[in-house]
Amino acid sequence: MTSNKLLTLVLLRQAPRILLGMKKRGFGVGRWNGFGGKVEPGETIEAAARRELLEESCIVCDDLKEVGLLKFEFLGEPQILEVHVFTSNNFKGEPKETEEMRPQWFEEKSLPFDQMWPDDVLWFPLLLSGKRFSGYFVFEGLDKIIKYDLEETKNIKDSVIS
Ligand code: 6OG
Repeated sequence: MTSNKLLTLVLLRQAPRILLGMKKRGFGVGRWNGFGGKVEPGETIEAAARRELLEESCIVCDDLKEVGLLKFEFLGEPQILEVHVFTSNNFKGEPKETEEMRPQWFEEKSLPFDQMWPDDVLWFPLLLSGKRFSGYFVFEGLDKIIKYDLEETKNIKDSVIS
């Protein structure tokens, strides 16, 4: 039996820059990523995305747009991670370092993909060009993708990727 674990991921954009954070602890430690985490029981996915962004970067954003749905299977692990990806270019505050993340603005043209999750180099081009997308990735360990599907979607909820 597999079950899905709901997670959020927020990428803030201020063209031509994008905000990433260096994950200082926990899952994905040592990698640059957007801001996010687990959806709590009774919380909407968007509310969780806002809360995690605030907790991890001290930025308030009421204008999130859901652009992607990514599912990750790790061989041998029963849970599928279901990551809901949001973007915004409308937010308040300056990013601050927290216990979880060290934020830094990057030029969109020179993202540190060698220090990011290996799936990111595949779907970031879609996000950066304003597309919506769905993906399913199978990992062996934490560094190797052995199989994936990725598609542009009109409506994330209509995704054919299960
Ligand atoms: P916590 O467990 O720290 O939240 N996440 C991923 N992000 C990318 N770009 N690629 C992946 O490939 C990911 N798997 C998980 C979702 C974990 C955070 O990491 C994201 C959450 O924002 C496997 O609460």
